[in-house]
Formats: sequence, structure tokens, C-alpha cells
Amino acid sequence: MSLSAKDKAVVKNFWAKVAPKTAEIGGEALGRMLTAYPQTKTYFAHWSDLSPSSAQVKKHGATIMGAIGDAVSKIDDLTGSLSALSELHAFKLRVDPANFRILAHNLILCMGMFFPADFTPEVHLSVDKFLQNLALALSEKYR
Ligand code: HNI
Repeated sequence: MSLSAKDKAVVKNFWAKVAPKTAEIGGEALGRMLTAYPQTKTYFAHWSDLSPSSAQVKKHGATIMGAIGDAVSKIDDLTGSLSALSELHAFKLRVDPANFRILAHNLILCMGMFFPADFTPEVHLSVDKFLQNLALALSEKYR
């Protein structure tokens, strides 16, 4: 399901609105993923604290959201703009791409929590499609 012009506009508009909170949303989403889907903790075994209140988790949540924000600005070429990150996750980090969907689920949950009025069903639809396309682009280099 490729993104329509409307999906792209909805995602860009929503992202602009949530921009001041993206770091916080990312930290909350990553913390929830690690707690509610404990199988995802294996990749972060080298961290000292994997709890939702962990400074490492919060910092990395902000890093992830920075990369997603970058992808929003390059929404017409997700595969190209995410190729280096895809390479990293495929060959260096060896993250099972099934986990991209799990993180996306947690991100969606947190966007709804932080912006209950703005995260309308219409926004939900386009953001979900965007995150699916992003996950696909991040999976591009796996072979
Ligand atoms: Ni991911 C590092 C972006 C999903 C495990 N990840 C990064 C970095 C970015 C990033 C940016 C830092 C790269 C660098 O240092 O050059 N990750 C993203 C994005 C998504 C994602 C945009 C999906 C939306 N990563 C995931 C998932 C997992 C994951 C689902 C595992 C469950 N990522 C990692 C690990 C690292 C990482 C592990 C290295 C962390 C560290 O500090 O050692």
C-alpha cells in the first residue's frame, strides 16, 4: 500500500504538530516496547537499564524519532533515505524486521496518548501506512 498524496500531507501536517514532543514520544514508545514485548530486549542487552524510566531508553527514543522525522521530510524516497539505516539494522545490528512492526505499534499508541485530539482515525490511518512503508524501506537491505 503505497502512500497517496493525501497520506503524505496528513503525515507531514501531524508531524509538524507533534514536533516539540517527538523525543518524549519516542522514549515512551521504546520503553513500552521493551517492557510489553520483552523479546525485543535481546538487541539492547549491552545497556545497563532497559526500564521505561531509563535515560538510555529515553535518549535512544529521541534518536529513533529524529530518524523518523528525517524520513518524513524525505517521504517521496523512503527507500533511498533509509538505505544506510537499513544496512546497519540488517548487517551490523541484525534486528529481525518483524520488530519494526512492533515498534510502529508502540509509536502509534504513544502518538494517540500524547495527542488524543489530533490523532484522529484519519491521521491514524495515514501514520500507520507511513510506518509500514518505513518498515519496508528499513527491510530493503536484508538478504
Ligand atoms: Ni534502531 C540504532 C533508527 C527500529 C535496534 N536505530 C539505531 C539508530 C537509529 C535507529 C537512527 C542509531 C544509528 C547509529 O548509531 O548510526 N531503529 C531506527 C528506526 C527504527 C528502528 C527509524 C524503526 C522505526 N531498532 C529498531 C528496532 C530495534 C532496533 C525495532 C530492535 C528491536 N537500533 C537498534 C539497536 C541499535 C539501533 C540495537 C543500536 C543501539 C545502541 O546504542 O547500541
